[in-house]
Amino acid sequence: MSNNIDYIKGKVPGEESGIEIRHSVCDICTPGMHCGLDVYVKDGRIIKVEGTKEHPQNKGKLCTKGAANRQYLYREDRLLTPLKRVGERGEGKFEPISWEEAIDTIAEKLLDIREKHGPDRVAFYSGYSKWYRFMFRRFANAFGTQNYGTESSSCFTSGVMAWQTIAQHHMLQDMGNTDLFIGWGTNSYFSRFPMVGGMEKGKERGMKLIVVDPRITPTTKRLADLHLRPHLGTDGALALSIANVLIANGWIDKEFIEKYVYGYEEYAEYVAQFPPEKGRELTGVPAADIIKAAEMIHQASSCCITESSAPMGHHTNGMQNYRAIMSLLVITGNFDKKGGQKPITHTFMERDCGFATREEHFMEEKYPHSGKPAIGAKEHPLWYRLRGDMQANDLAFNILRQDEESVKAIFALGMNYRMFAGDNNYLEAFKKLDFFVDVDLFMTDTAKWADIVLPACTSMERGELKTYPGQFIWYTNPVVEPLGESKSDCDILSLLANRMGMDDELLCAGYEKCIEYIIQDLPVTIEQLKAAPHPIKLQGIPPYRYGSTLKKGLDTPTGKLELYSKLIADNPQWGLDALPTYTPPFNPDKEKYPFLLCAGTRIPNALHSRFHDMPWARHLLNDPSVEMSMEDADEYGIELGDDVEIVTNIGSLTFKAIPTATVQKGEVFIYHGYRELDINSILDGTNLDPYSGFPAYRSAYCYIRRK
Ligand SMILES: Nc1nc2c(c(=O)[nH]1)N[C@H]1C(S)=C(S)[C@@H](COP(=O)(O)OP(=O)(O)OC[C@H]3O[C@@H](n4cnc5c(=O)[nH]c(N)nc54)[C@H](O)[C@@H]3O)O[C@H]1N2
Ligand SMILES: Nc1nc2c(c(=O)[nH]1)N[C@H]1C(S)=C(S)[C@@H](COP(=O)(O)OP(=O)(O)OC[C@H]3O[C@@H](n4cnc5c(=O)[nH]c(N)nc54)[C@H](O)[C@@H]3O)O[C@H]1N2
Ligand SMILES: [Mo]
Repeated sequence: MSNNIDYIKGKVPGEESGIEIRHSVCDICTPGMHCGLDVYVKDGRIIKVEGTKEHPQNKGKLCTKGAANRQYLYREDRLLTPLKRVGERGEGKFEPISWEEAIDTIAEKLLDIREKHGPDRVAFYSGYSKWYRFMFRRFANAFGTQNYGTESSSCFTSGVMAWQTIAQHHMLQDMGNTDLFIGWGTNSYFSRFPMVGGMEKGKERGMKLIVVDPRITPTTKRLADLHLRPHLGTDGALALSIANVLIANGWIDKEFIEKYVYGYEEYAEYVAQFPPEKGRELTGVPAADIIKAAEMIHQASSCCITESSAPMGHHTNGMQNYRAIMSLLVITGNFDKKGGQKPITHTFMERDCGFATREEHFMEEKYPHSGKPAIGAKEHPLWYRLRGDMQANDLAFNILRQDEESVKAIFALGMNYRMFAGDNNYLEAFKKLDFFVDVDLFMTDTAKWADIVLPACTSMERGELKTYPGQFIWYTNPVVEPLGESKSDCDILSLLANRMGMDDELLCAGYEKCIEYIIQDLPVTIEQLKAAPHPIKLQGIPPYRYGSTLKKGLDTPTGKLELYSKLIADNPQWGLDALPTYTPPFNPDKEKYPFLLCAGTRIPNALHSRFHDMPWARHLLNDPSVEMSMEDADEYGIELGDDVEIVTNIGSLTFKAIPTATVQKGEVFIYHGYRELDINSILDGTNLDPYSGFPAYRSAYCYIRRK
C-alpha cells in the first residue's frame, strides 16, 4: 500500500499507481508548433504533462506555456455548459442552457438575419486558434458571405502578401541548407523555441547569422555574427540601403535578374537614394554595419531570411518593409535554390510539411464569388484582392457606422477583442449588435459581451489531424473526456450546419469526414493515423526539386519575380506604390511624442490574453512593465519599479519601469493582453498599414511621465 502511494506521489506510470501516459499535442500556440505532449492520466484526470521525446517537433522539450497545459485545461473559469445572457449586454450575467436550446437559438437568429438583411450582415470571426479554420471558413462561405475574418488580419498575412506581390507564392527560408541566415526580427528563444535548434545546428555546420533587432536578446547575444539594430519600423530603409551597396558593387546576380525579374531598372533607380550614410540617418545602424551586411550576403553561397509573423508587419509601413527585405533575395538570385527562399507546398494550416493535401480546395470551394465584397475591401483593397476575406481591423468601424452595410451579428470562435488596436471601439460596436455568439474555453472579457456563450474543449479533450515538416502526419485521440459539456469547435460547427440545413454534405457529416476528404490523396487512412502513438513519416513522397517553380513559371501578372508590382501599378486608384518604397512609421508630432512604442514583443511566460490570470505563469513576470533604455531612465530620473505613465494620442496608462541596457534610447517596450492594463486601449485603431490593414502595434508614438 505504502508502495502504491509512493508510485502515485512520484507520478510513476504503471499498474501500481494506476497512472497511464497518453499522447496528445499542445494547441496553445500556433500550428507552426503544436508540440507533442506526454499526458499523465489517473482516474480520468490529468496529473502532469511532459514533452514527448519521440515527437518530431519538440523532441521532448516544452516551453513555459506548454508545461502549463494541465493548469490551462483546469483553469477555474473553464466554461462547462452553454450559457444564455440574462442581464444587460456586457454585464456578464448568464444562465446555463441545453445544447439543443443553444444551437436552435443560434440557427434561428442567423437564418432570420440572413433572410431579412442578407448573409453579409453576419460576420464570422476566429481568434488566434487555427485548428478549426478550414471548416469555419467553409461554413461562413456556405452561409453565403465573404465576411469571414480572423486574428491573422494582424498576424503573419502581411508577410504572405509581400511574397504574393513579388512571386504570387508564399516563400519560406531553407534554413537547414543555407550559408547565411538572416533573422530579421527574430528572437525564437522567447517565441518559438524549436527554431533555436535549427539555428544552433546551422551554426555548428558553419552557417553565418545576421540578426536584425532593435533590442539585445538571447538570439543576438548567443547566435548573431552580426547584429543590426535599426530603430523600430525602419527596416525598409535598412534593406534598401543594403541593396544600394549590393548594386553599387555589382554584388547582384545579373543573369538571374535578366531571366526572372521584372522592374529591376525602376527598383535600382529608387535604391540609388539610399547610400549607407542615408541608411544610417534613417535607421540608426552605422554605415559600416550596413556595408558589412552587404558583404556577408555577397560572400555567402546562399542566403535566406526568416518569416516573421509580427515584428515586420506591425507598422504603418510594414508590408512595404517586408517587400524591401525580400527584394534582397530577388536581386541576389536566392530564390528557389538550395539554401535560399523556397516556395512552399501547402500542406495543412499554412504549413509546408513536404506534401500536399486538398485543404485549400476544401476552403475555396464554397467561396461566394458573386457576393458582396468583404468588409475592408474599400479601406484595404490590396488585402481584399490578395486574401478575399474580411480585414478584421475594419470590422468595428463597419458596425459603428450603422448603415445598410453594418454587420448585425457576430458568430465568433475564441474572440479576444483586446487584440485590436483601439479595442474600446469593439466595446462600442458590441453594444450595437443584434446578436453575438462567442465560443471559448473560458469566460473571457469578450465572452461577457455575448448573448450566447458556448463551451469549447482543448486539444487534449479532442482528436484532430496534425502535420509536421519532414512529411510527418498524425491524428490524435482524446486523452481525457471533455470537461463538463464542452465540445470541440468542429463538432459545434457541424451541429449548426445540420440544424441550419446547410447545403454542404461534408460540413454536415462532421470533422472526420472533412479530414478524409482533405487527405484523400495520401497513402494513409485516418484509422492508421489514430492507431499510431506518434506522428508517422509518409513514405514515397518525392522531395521538392529546387528550381522547379522558376522552370514552371510564376503566376504573377508578368510571369516574373516582381520588384515592381504590376498588380499595384495597374490599380492606381488604390493609391499604393508599385515599388517597395520607404515611408517612416507614422508620427504626427515628433516633438510632442518623442518615443516609439513597441507594444507586444513576446515574453516567455505569456501568450496574448491567455496566461496573465494563471499564477504559475504570471509569477515569472508579475507586473505589467515598460522596458526603457538606461539613458532615458537617467534623463527622466526613473528607477527599477517606478511608476511610469505612457501617454498616447488616445489615452494614458501607468506601468512599472524596467530600465535595461537591452533597449535603445527613444524606444519603450510593453507586453500586451493584460486585462487590468491593456495597452491596446490606448493605441489608435485607425493607425493602420494601408497595404495590409495591420495596426502599428510596434511603432506607435507616445511620451512618458514619471509618476
Ligand atoms: N511566449 C510567446 N510566444 C509567442 C507568442 C506569445 O504571445 N508569447 N505569440 C505567438 C505569435 S501570435 C506570434 S505572431 C509570434 C511572434 O513572434 P516573433 O516575431 O518571434 O516575436 P517578437 O518577440 O514579437 O519579435 C521578435 C523580435 O523582433 C524585434 N522587433 C520588434 N519590432 C521590430 C522592428 O520593428 N524591427 C525589427 N527588425 N525587429 C523588431 C523584437 O525586439 C524581438 O526581439 O510569437 C508567437 N509565440
Ligand atoms: N498590442 C499588441 N496587440 C497584438 C499583438 C501585439 O504584438 N501587440 N499581436 C497580434 C497578434 S500577432 C496576434 S496573433 C493576436 C492574438 O490573437 P488573440 O485572438 O487575441 O489571441 P488570444 O489572446 O490567445 O485569444 C484567443 C482566444 O481563443 C480562446 N481559445 C483557445 N483555444 C481555443 C479553442 O480551441 N477553441 C475556441 N473556440 N477558443 C479557443 C482563448 O481562450 C482566447 O480567449 O494579437 C494581436 N494583437
Ligand atoms: Mo501572431
